Amino acid sequence: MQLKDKKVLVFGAGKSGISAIRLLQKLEASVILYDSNDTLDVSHLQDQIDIEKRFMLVTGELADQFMDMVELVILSPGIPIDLPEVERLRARNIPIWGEIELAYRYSKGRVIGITGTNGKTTTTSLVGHIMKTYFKEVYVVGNIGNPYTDIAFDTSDETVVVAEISSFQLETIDQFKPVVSSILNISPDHLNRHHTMENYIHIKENITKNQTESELCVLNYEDEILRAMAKRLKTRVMFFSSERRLKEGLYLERDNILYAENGSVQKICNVNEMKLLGKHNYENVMAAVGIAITIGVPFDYIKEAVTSFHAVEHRMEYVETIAGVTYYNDSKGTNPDAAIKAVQAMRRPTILIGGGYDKGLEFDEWIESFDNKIKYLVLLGQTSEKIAQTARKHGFHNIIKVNSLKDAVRISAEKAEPGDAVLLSPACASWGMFENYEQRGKLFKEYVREMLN
Ligand code: UMA
Repeated sequence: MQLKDKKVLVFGAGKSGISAIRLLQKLEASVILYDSNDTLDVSHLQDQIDIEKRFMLVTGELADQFMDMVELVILSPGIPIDLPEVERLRARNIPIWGEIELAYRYSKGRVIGITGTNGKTTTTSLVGHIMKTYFKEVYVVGNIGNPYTDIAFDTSDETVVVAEISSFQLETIDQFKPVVSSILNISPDHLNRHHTMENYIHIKENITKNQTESELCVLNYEDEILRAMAKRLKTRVMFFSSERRLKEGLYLERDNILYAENGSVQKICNVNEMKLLGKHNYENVMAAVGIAITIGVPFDYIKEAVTSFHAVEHRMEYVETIAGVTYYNDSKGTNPDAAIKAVQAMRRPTILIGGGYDKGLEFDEWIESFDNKIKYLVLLGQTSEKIAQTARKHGFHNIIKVNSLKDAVRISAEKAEPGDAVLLSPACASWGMFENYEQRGKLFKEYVREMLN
């Protein structure tokens, strides 16, 4: 579609909307930016886009007079597709694209699309890291926080785009076709937006909708939903498994990540050579390796990149080893489920720092997951007493309460012996003591690194 002089309504004035406008303005389209928030702060708009030329801003209600002018809608991911305004636009037969679709149509090169309920960001970052060791022009975009439209104009036939794609973004693709896609896993999430599990699965499957026999989708064999999905896909499938040997694809066997193809088996690496921890991360690595092999990255480059990759910040992130004690930052472990994954990932005796804001959650399952691995539980924040009581109820008594994160790091270092780990994985939100989990994680790393001096 030629967008020069077309009237395009960009719905949502967040990151995606602003980046979409920058691309649309390069294409010389006329833009109406619409945001339902009538108290939207527009003071920085002029620094980000050209508000003088072919531009109009509408906030609050979207009147019919604007809808009647529009020839294309670009929807931001946070806008539900069944919102009344969107329904009214659809009723006028106006094409509705997501920001991803817009970027895809005006990009060159090859695109890798990664989705799944958990692990998307880690896998996308790792794939980006592998690609950058081998290809010159690599961009990592999408739900990870860098809108795809931002770089669409910079791409060439040599470009490799690695895109993290959320279910929200998959609702509004049309021609988007990755050369390799991956669905890492599917478990209930965002059901308030997608209503039913069937619909959520269907939307995830959308990542393959334009793929054919010439493309490929990397799937988790241990996810029953995905195993069933594989049978109905039009594209080729590569599986990975953390539980069993596969005839073709990637699998984990005795701590080794192996790749089987046409009867021969290649060792990619031993998981102990990697800085990522936990079965869920080994699955992310296998998906990333499967993608890299398909794109044509040689094995040596893949091995080197996988073993040198550091976890995404605040998600089981390796910080330092000091006096034989390894420190990990899992500040993103803001609920018991996430914190259980972190405990399960630990392979050494561990001093665990937890506690924080009280979201009314229960901590029984978290304490039960300790499984003799946790030597001490160092607690801070509003939930300290509640967690301590739960721990005692389950027979865990090595509890130390502290008043600050700095004290938590100091006491953990005192208690830890060479060969131990110290893990910040609070099972609670950071609010009340910190601005957000990022600040909590950054301070943790700062306090750890102060001990290097
Ligand atoms: N708005 C309306 N009407 C509505 C809802 C929102 O006008 O009914 C407006 C808001 O007033 C606001 C704008 O829409 O001005 C926000 O748009 P947005 O929510 O789409 O946010 P963006 O800043 O564009 O960020 C989006 C993704 N956000 C969501 O999917 C909610 C970011 O993912 C993504 O990084 C970014 O695009 C770049 O591609 C965030 C996320 O939370 C990290 N994703 C979910 C997740 O990971 O679970 C899916």
